[in-house]
Amino acid sequence: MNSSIPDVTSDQDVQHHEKMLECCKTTLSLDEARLGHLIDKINSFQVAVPSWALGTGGTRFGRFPAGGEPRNLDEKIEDVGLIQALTRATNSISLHIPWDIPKDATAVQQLLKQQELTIDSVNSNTFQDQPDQEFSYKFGSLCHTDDRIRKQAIDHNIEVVEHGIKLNSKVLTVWLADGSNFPGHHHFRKAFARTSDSLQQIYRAMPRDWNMLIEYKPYEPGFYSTVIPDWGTSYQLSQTCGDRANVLVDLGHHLPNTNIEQIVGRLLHFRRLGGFHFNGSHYGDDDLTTGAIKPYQLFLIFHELVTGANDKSINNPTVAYMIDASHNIKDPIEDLINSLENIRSAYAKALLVDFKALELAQKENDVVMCEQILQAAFQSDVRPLLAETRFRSGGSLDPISFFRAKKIRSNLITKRGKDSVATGL
Ligand code: PSV
Ligand code: MN
Repeated sequence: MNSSIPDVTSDQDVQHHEKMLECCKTTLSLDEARLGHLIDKINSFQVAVPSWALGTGGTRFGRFPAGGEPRNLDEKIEDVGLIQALTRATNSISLHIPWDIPKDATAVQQLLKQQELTIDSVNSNTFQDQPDQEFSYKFGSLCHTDDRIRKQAIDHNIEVVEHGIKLNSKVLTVWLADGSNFPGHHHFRKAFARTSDSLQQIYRAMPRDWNMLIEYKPYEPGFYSTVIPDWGTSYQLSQTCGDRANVLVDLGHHLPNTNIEQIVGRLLHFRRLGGFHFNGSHYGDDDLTTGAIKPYQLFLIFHELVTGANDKSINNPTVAYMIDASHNIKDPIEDLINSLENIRSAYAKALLVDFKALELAQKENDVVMCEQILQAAFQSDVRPLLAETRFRSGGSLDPISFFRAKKIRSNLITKRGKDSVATGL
C-alpha cells in the first residue's frame, strides 16, 4: 500500500477474511491455480476515476457538500491516489478541460508517479461557456450553423489533445450537448452533417497514436433531440472518422429498459467499442453508484465483455473504462469505492460463467439451462475473492471501514476547509 497510508487491518480481520476465503473457495470449487488466475484477471481490470467526480455533485435544486473537497488538480490526484492505495482498482485519472487544466505538466507527471497513477482520457467541454470565450455554445458547438462557432469548438478539442499529449494521454473523449429543445429548430440532417465534418477535422488533427471516443446521449440538455442520441449514430460517426475513432457507452445514456448488454455485444461484433462510463440509474442519467440499482444488468454487460474477450475472432480495440457518476448524497470517495467494488464484483461473476456449458445449452436451445448457468454465476458471493485480490496487491481488506476508522474525511476538512468546492458538475 501507498507508504503514506498506514494499514489498519488487524490480525482478527485477516483471520476472519481467511475463513471467508476458504468458504468461497469450497463453494466455487476453486483450487489455488484457478484462484490465482481469477485474482490476476480481476487485478488487471482497472477503472479510471474522473477528475470531476471527487467533489459533491448536485441537482438544479441544490447541493449538499460534506466539505474537504479537493481545491485543485493536485488535491484531486491525491484523492484518486488514496482510492487506488485502498482498492488497487483505479490506476488512472481522466481530465475534463477546462475544469482541470494542468498548469505545470512536469509537476503533475511527478505527482501522478508518486501516487502510482497515469492519465486516462482527456475530455473536451463545449457544453458550457467559459468566461474568456468569444462565441456562445447556447445553440450548439460542433453542429453549429455558424462556421466561426464550429471552428472555436474544433480548436478547443485540438487544444485538449495538446494538454493530453503533455501528460501522456492517448485518448480524447467527445461528448456533445448539441441538440434542440423544440421541433423545427434543428434541421436533423444538416446538423448531423456539420457534426460529422467537425469530428473529422478533430480526428485528422490528432497524433496518429491517439484515439477518439464518441459518446452518445438520448436527451439532456437537449430535451427534444440530441445530435448524437444513440450508439448507431456514434458508430456511423466513428466509422466516417477512421479506425481510431470508437463508440463510448455511458450506462446512464439510454432510455428506460434499453438492452445495454446487447448494444455492448453489437459494438464488440463491429470492433467499435472504445470506452465505458460506469454509473447506476433508475430513470435516466441519474449518475448513481454503479451496480446500485441494476446489478444483474451490470453482470450481463460484463458477460458480453468477457465472452468478447474470450473470442479470438473479435479484435476489438482496448476499451477505456471510467466511472462517470455524481455523488449528491454519499461521500464522493466512499461512493467511488462502492462503484469500484460493484464493477469488480460484476466482472468476477462474469468470469465464473461456465462458458462451455452455456455454449452447449445455447446450441440445444435449452432456455432453462442457459439462464441457470448465468444465474449460478451471478448469485455467487465473490466478496472474499475481491478482498483477497485487494489484499494480495497491497490494498485494504475493507476500504470503507479503513476510510472511516482513519477519519480521512474529517482530516480533509481540517486541511482543505468545510467550504472548498471541486470543479465539475
Ligand atoms: C454527460 O452527461 C457526461 O456523461 C459526459 O461524459 C460528460 O463529459 C460528463 O457527463 C460530465 O459530467
Ligand atoms: Mn459520460
